[in-house]
Amino acid sequence: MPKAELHCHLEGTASPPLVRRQAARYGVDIATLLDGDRYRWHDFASFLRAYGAASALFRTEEDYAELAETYLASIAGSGAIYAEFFISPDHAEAAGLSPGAYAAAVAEGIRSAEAEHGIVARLIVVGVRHLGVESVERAARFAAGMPPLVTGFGLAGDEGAGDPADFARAFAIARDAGLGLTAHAGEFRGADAIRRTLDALQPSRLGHGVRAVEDPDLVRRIAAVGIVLEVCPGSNLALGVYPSPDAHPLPRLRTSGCRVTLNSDDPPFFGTTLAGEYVLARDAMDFSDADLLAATRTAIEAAFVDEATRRDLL
Ligand code: ES4
Ligand code: ZN
Repeated sequence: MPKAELHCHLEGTASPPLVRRQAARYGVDIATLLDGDRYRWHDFASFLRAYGAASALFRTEEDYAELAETYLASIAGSGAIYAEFFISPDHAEAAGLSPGAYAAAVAEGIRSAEAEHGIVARLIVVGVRHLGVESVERAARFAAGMPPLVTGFGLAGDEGAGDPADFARAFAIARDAGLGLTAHAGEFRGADAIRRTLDALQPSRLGHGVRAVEDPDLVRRIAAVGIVLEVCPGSNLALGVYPSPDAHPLPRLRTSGCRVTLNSDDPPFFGTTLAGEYVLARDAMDFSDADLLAATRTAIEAAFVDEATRRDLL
């Protein structure tokens, strides 16, 4: 089954064994970060702290190139043909690397993975909304400078921080530069937050977006306009957005005509993999093999790539 994903945070792909190796390399005590081979966290705020602590163990261009290549090699091995990563200049700076060096190093990892494993990948620079409007605008200006393989701009972080309209200027900077646009919305907040995100920021895709299901008018709007949902079921289950696969709205969104894709978000943090998301959709969310293939196709159609690359992938 060919697979593709549009929603994965680069530092969120770091496996516990890789994080242990990095901690040993830099002499950092990670007793509070890992419990055996699992990350320790218990809610979204503690997840973000664990994510920040893991990110801080990737410090050099070599570290980031290897992180990207390692992840891409692993998903290519389970059938992935295309992936987009979120990269965060704020996380790189916190680890002591300039955003330009960080993006260039990740792009180098992507090139190696494509040469070795045939997988194609692109980068989406994200602003972290709980770091504030100025920081998100700085991320947008960085993205607008078109670092190598950066084709999109997005909004991540705590969905409760600020109003979507606060980030309109950042999105205008990115849009004017020709970047694709996506925003996390409708994960921890409901339909109203999604509507405000669509109105204020005009992204073509939503990160998660699943809580649109709470408002039938909004589901109709998303289906009619063709907004693509970057659905991350394993993440939603791990973070307790939904208590069980049975309660997850993905089947309802799909059969209501929304364009849906399957994504791993922060896979080892949430005990998932891209292949695992496809298995979960098939075994617990009514996806036939044709539906899984359609999700891959939707991801390629909605990918932030040039048309020649898209045609090659389709
Ligand atoms: C996130 Cl800033 C960040 N990092 C990783 N995963 C996320 N989900 C939402 N914001
Ligand atoms: Zn995410």
